[in-house]
Amino acid sequence: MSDTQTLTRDGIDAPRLDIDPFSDDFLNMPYPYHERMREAGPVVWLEPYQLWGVARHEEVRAGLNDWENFISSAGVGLANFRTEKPFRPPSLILEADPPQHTRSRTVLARVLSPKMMQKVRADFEKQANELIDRLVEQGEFDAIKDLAKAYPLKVFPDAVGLAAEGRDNLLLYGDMVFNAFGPRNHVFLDAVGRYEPVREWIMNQCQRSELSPDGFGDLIYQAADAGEIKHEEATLLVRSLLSAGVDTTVNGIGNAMYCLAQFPEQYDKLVANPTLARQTFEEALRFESPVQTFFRTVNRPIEFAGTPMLANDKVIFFLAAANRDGRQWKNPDVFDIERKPVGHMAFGSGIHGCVGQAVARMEGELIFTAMTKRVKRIEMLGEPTRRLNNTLRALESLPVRFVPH
Ligand code: HEM
Ligand code: OVM
Repeated sequence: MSDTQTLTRDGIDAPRLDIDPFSDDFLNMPYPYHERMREAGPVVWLEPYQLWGVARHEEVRAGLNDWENFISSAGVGLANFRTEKPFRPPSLILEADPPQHTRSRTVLARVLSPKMMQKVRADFEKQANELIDRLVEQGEFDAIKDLAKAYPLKVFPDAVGLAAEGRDNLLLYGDMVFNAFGPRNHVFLDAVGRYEPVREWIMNQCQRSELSPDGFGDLIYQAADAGEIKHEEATLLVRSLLSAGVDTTVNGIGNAMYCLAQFPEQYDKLVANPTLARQTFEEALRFESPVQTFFRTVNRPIEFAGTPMLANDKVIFFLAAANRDGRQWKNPDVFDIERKPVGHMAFGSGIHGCVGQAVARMEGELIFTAMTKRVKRIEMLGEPTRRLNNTLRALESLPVRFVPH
């Protein structure tokens, strides 16, 4: 099949592409495929899964902002919850529409508000400085295991109020949840093998009795005490924090480390001006978006970007492709920490736009600020390796050396 055939399954005129966004090749190197999809048109028909693909910035933003036509309650992965069994009870925020979404969102937005960030910031800062000190001492280490995983796995569960034991389960769970948005391919099946004990552990951690007083988790239960949500809903909203709060920032920080290690002149600029730490993290989110895709389900017959769509059609939005769309960005394939990447899609957009983004940005800002104070140069000691995931852009290892000032 060529990229020029244009009749989709209902005789609709749209570019048809034989691209599998969940093949190993795509997951390893998505950017050339993103380019093909963007160039083919504002909406493409992806033959292998019989669904719509949207890869340009303008249409990704527009689609994500149209929550009435592109709903989330039928799942934000490949599966349509109206016809297929969800792999776990659906999230009350991610996989919900108004009015349920609004109730959940109000609670989580308060728990993860700027005011709460002020309360936990000093601890996040202290942990960042201590970790960087240890790594400078160590010299050579794995920037994924010893930094990108170690930092979020300490500060975030502390803030949620989890016990110290078993926190590695959060990574296994995140891996599973983000794989489950994709098809039941070998990447997913590899993760499923490890899943059952992790699921049990996670659901147990979501109980109020397991959460320390006044952490993010307990605050969700306080909203239930106040009658805003039911206590069973609080349990599932704590699960949302544990699902979305760790693997995302791990890969955000890991991918940013990879950018800085690959482009030392950019790290030099950061060292010369440490106030760029937050913007550097933001640019890394644009350039190597940790969450590559989210889906929606069409709610009623519509026309989108000139393409007629039917109720129950699935649409995959390529956040990472929008973030390198030359229609939106100058030199999109250049990692430039002096760029202000406002309007990037790495946190999504609209009513479902990441409710935890203040936490993510704070972690990024603090870890890279701490680094600039102690580390003159980041040297790569070997080729990084990838961990394939149906949704996340993730490294498995990144061997580096810190050269101190
Ligand atoms: C939503 C990405 C960190 C919790 C989202 C969405 C994206 C995203 C793209 C939109 C989903 C959609 O439109 O369907 C990221 C990235 C992160 C990050 C790239 C790190 C760099 C976090 C953290 C938390 C969190 C730290 C928790 C503290 C959530 C939740 C939602 C969400 C609960 C659902 C919001 C809703 O549906 O209204 N995130 N996230 N995320 N994120 Fe994040
Ligand atoms: C949730 C959830 C799970 C995965 C991702 C996410 C990026 C949210 O359970 O609410 O947002």
